[in-house]
Amino acid sequence: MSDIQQPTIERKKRVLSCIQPTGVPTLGNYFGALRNWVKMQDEFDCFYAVADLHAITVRQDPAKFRQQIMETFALLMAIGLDPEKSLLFVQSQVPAHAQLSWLLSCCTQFGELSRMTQFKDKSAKHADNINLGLFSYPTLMAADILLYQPEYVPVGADQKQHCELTRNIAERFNSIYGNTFVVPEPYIMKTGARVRSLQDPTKKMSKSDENVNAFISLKDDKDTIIRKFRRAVTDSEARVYYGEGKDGINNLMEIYGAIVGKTMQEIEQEFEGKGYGDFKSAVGEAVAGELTPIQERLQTLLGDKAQLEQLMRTGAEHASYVAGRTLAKAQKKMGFYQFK
Ligand code: ATP
Ligand code: LTN
Repeated sequence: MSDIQQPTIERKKRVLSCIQPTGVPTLGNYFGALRNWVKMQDEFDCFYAVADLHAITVRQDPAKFRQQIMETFALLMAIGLDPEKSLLFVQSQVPAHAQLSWLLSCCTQFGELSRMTQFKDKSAKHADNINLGLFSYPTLMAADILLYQPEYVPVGADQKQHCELTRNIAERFNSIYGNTFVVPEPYIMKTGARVRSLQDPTKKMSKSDENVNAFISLKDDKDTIIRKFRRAVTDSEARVYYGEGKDGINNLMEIYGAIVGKTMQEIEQEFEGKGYGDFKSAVGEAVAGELTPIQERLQTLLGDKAQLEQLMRTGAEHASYVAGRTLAKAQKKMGFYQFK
């Protein structure tokens, strides 16, 4: 061994996040999660997945579902993720997720899962199919995360509770079986953390809303975007300012600010003396300007299925290697018999 001091190479901090292929992602998914994933890809060691196993907690049409998995995977690249920099994969193609989920479900309490607001919301919405997977969804999400030992999980504000539960599960496992998992933190950006429905600004914008005017899908064309913003629910005051009781306008101002990079105050100045009509058109134009290049890239990517499949395969292989090591470590700590 030479006694020359080696430079310390700092390991990049790791990040993991997922999106469900339950439909075309919305502007909420984009500002709350996807756009931040792109911003993080140079500074962090990033793992991003299409969470198809999560999507079947709500009934999916098999043919449409298969298409949506491919489209969501392509969309990750269309928004600017580079498979050379970030590891992109499909959850069900890495069997360790389902395997670790079982181990973790035996470290999760019934009471903890019963308190999850997403479970309560989704079971009210799908009262005819309150299945076991919908209930245990957070243990699968904990497995998705813990398998990759990330420090951060970039998500929208609605996922904070699930991330807290993941931390509790990891800490519990570590204290019972010895240090195994990195305890991750949610990474919630201020801008765009909770984009609201255009039709009911007290609710979050959701891709599964039955009213298509409530959300902007990343595939909406310019005319549709302009029309949906024109119809957005606001108030009767007709003066653009950020304030209490102005949920609709606040939401539009936040969306606009997230694109043009202006503060709420700067937006108020820009639209001083102008009405809601002008403001809504400006928001629509800005959003269309942001989405058009993404849509063009998506079309190009979807034109080469063989290449997409190849990228999916490579992503699954790399992710399986990393996940497999963590799974084996957890199994060993729990006392499962392993061959030498
Ligand atoms: P669904 O409507 O099918 O329940 P979803 O629209 O909530 O789905 P997911 O695939 O579950 O979307 O979420 C992907 C990411 O987008 C998550 O990090 C989530 O926090 C974020 N997200 C979803 N909706 C919003 C929103 N309205 N504002 C900000 N972030 C959001
Ligand atoms: N539960 C998330 C999607 C999701 C996820 C994850 C997010 C599944 N697994 C792991 C971050 C990390 C949702 O409903 N938005």
